[in-house]
Amino acid sequence: MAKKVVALILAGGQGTRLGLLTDEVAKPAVPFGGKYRIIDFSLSNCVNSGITAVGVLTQYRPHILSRHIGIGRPWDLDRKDGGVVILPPFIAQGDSNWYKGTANAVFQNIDFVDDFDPELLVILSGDHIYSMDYNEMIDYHLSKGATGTVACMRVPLSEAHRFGMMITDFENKITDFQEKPKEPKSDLASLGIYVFDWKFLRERLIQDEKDPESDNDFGKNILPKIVQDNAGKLFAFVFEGYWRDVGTIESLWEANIELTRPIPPFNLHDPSWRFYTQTEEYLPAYVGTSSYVRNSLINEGAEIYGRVENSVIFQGVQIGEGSLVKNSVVMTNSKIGRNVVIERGIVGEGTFVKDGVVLGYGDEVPHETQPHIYNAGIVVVGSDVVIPQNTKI
Ligand code: ADQ
Ligand code: ADP
Repeated sequence: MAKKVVALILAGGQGTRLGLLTDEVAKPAVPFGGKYRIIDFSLSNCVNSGITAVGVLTQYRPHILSRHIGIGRPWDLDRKDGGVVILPPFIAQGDSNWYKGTANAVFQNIDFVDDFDPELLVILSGDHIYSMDYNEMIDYHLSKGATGTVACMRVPLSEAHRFGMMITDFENKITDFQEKPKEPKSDLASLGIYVFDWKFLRERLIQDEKDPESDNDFGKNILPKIVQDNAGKLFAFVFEGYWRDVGTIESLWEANIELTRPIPPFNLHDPSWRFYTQTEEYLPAYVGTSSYVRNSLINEGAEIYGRVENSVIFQGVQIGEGSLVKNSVVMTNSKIGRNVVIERGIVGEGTFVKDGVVLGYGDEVPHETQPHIYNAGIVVVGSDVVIPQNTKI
């Protein structure tokens, strides 16, 4: 990669659709895959792609995220020249210290990017699970003589309302971009991964801030406006690999459970493309006498005395005798008592599910007396809570 590149990871969304799991943490800090947090994937992709100047734009509940990233050592980003820098919203910004849309978040950090004087800016989202060599996208961007490139993939039309949808011409130039259209005109969805010529984008961001009508958002404003104004050349880069937005309970659950297949669609084991995380030291995992474990990820420090099937068991999780955990995700340091049944569930970090509890049956409503428990087809129990003995949901 000959060009000078800086990456910004947007990590400020609240992730309201993850409900209880983002009560305490920003979506990019939600645990994933037995030992990671969601943002590990974008961070690792940056490092593996040779991008070593990375800004992480935070906003909502950044504490755990900041602590997790620290000075960036696990990702080899603890360096003086670049490295990873956490960028909170500026407090001195008029009447609000919050970023507005994603474009405003980048606008507020123009100085940070300028300091590196890069030719290209790569903009990423902190809540996607995927592996991508950004060099392929950058090479494509350069070969097309583009001023901006948007990674995309084809999705079922029924999913189009969740994405920015685009139309392209014969050479993949974007001729139409609509954010989350109710009536999609194409099946080509933006992955929210952008490469821009920095000078070009810088101008567009400044212009956008002058427009009082604008939400200052990439999907809603910046991209459609570039196409409308016929300004610069915006190209679509079709990504063929595994990519998941894990912004909903269902997608988060599914992406975790997919990892338990004998041949998972997403490969955590590629030695040439490793994912790094910040983690504590745990003892070796222990599987007891009458336990039974099938098709599951069991991590360090776990103690299994019951049965575990098709599940992702994070570090330091205990599962008591006579319990069954099936098609479920149990996050770091949670303790499952004896004779518990958990089916199609997600249990947050540091939670104590007491003896005889049954999770995985019931209606899609918050629990009457315990609103920290919610059943939406998939039962979700938040972090650091205690589920009393024999509760049935
Ligand atoms: P969404 O993911 O719905 O769609 P948005 O809520 O703007 O868009 O979030 C994008 C990313 O930015 C997320 O990682 C979020 O956490 C973060 N974020 C949001 N606001 C932020 C702020 N003010 N400061 C810092 N970070 C912020 C986007 C695109 C669509 C595309 C999908 C793909 O708008 O066009 O299809 O991503 O998932
Ligand atoms: P979801 O789509 O699941 O609700 P997002 O991550 O997309 O979650 O975040 C929704 C929007 O809400 C984002 O644009 C984000 O910037 C904004 N937001 C999140 N938390 C806050 C907050 N505490 N104050 C103001 N805006 C917020």
